[in-house]
Amino acid sequence: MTEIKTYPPSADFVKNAHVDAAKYREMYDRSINDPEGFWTEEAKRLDWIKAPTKIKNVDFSYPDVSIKWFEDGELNVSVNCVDRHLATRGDQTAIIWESDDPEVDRHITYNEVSRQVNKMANVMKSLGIAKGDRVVLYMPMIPEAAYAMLACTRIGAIHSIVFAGFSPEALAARVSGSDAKLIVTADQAPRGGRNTPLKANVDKARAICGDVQALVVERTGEDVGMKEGLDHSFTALMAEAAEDCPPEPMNAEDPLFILYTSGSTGQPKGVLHTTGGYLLWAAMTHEIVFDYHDGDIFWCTADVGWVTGHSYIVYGPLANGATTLMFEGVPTYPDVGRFWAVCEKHKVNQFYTAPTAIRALMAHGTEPVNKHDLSSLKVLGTVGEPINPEAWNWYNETVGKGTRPIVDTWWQTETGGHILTPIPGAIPTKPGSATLPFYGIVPAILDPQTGAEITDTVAEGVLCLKDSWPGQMRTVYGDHERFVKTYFSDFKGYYFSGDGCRRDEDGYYWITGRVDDVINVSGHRMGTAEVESALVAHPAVSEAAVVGFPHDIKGQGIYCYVTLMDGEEYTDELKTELRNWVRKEIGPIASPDHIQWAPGLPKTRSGKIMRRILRKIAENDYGALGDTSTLADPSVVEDLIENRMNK
Ligand code: 6R9
Repeated sequence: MTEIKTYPPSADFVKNAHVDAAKYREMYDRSINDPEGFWTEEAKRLDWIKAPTKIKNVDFSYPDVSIKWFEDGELNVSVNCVDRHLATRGDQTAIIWESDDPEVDRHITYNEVSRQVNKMANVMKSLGIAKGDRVVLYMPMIPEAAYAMLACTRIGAIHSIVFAGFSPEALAARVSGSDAKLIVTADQAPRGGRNTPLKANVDKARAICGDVQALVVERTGEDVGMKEGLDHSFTALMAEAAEDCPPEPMNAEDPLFILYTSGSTGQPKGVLHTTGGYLLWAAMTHEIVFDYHDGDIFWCTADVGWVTGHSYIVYGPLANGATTLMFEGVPTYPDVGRFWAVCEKHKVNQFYTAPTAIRALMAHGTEPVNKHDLSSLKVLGTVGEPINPEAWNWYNETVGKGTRPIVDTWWQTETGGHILTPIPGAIPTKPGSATLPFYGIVPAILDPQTGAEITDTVAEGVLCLKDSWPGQMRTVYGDHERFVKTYFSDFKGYYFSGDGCRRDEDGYYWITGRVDDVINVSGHRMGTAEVESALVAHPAVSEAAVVGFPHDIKGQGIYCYVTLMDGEEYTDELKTELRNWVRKEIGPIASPDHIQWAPGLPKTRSGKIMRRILRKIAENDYGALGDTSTLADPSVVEDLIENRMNK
């Protein structure tokens, strides 16, 4: 085994850091031994209308799971992210917007954000939106996306952001799933030099889910056919809107947002986060994990359509009065040096991206990086999937010049913010490990078969969390039973993450990937069942089984085994058609990498598809197929191996 190197932070870094090794130990221990005291103190990071006196009220016991934090506290998120900064930093840049076009950017002050958010909140009110109503955002990466989020919070509406890369079908399902009263969108979304027709997609979605009014931001100015009474021009309504909208006082446990995410079933779940705990967790982790200091320029390259964008483009940074960079484009447009050009141009101090982006850029060598002055960088971060040591080393050496701490942050839509992560001035890193728990987090590794917790330091099993933290999701929107069943029924008394994990001799955690039927494609989480249901919805398909396989750039790719209806012909044209079909049903991110015709699928005698075998075939790993004797027809496996496509 090659020895794993450990990278401690430099003495210089530690000197200026918020948290050093001793402080981490002290704070972590206090967070575990005295959670009430610890969180009473930390809650002061936020401005409360009514400070909470009841701190934690949590029951993880099946089936009566209930999670409440700061339950008698009252606050407003937009006040915390905007109003409270105006006296001291009204003229400071809140958002740097870098458009898809490298020639166009804007600096937007906190004063300006305040004006826009108040007006947009009034626009929403004029469209009949009130506290508790759901608003779907289907937006490009433009400042109006952040204004829309904050405008919702100002009036107590619950936003549900749908990634702009999702298809009309996926949008329709999310609009009806949350019974939304308004869709905020734009005419088009420019990305990588191409325009996605968002408004046209909204029209198609409404043909499926029924009419819901739309507020349409004019991003490109394209004529998109506004329907009288149903579509509203953002520019026109903002011109008339009053500049002051009083903030709605919200209970800490009032819903803040819904965000749909994939699980192991066909239907994505509406993860629900609430107001007080989520905001505190986002703000606190943003400051500590990125060692954010006043005046720093922070850039998270995610899209606001994912949880990472929620917590680390908008809520965490703005709650801390930070300057947050919002990027409309893609890493490879107009060329593969775009990330580094943006870092140089805006003197970015903390840079947070996904391993898949690092691997894609790594393939183009060091020259596009070295062309740019990256001396402003202080901390580098990754999120979304395990980072392989090669990519970690390249990130460290080429981007960080070997001197910037890398924070490999493990967390989930469900957790609201970072859970396992290095704190850069405190925790020496090891390439590929998310290292140690953040304050208040008690990880446990359980034996997947027996469910017993493995208490030895060195352990491997499934990753669970033993107790709650303020940023934890509270329920699945409209389906609490599903929440309890998904996260609390397999391992009683624990929150089950769905990830496999190993703990080494130093107590460091190494995520080994999902143990359920969720795959991670370019950091995007996807249920194999979602792709399967899209495939079987095609009239020619009788059965489909989808698995992940290792992919150099994307981390995992999508491998589909497809059985056709009797009488259908197995042709290349049909493969192309099925690929396009899945793109249309879900979106381009779900585009199958391989479709293999499978006139027969390996099934047990009770009819269960043996995915373990399909995964091995997809991985080209025939030596390790394991026991196939329980199959109803073992010869199916040989046929599949013979026909395995290797394009
Ligand atoms: C924030 C986010 C969550 C799943 C999670 C895990 C994987 C995320 C990771 C990581 C290894 C990391 N994941 N961060 N795996 N190391 N640093 O990505 O949320 O989209 O809900 O995905 O992503 O498998 O369970 P989400």
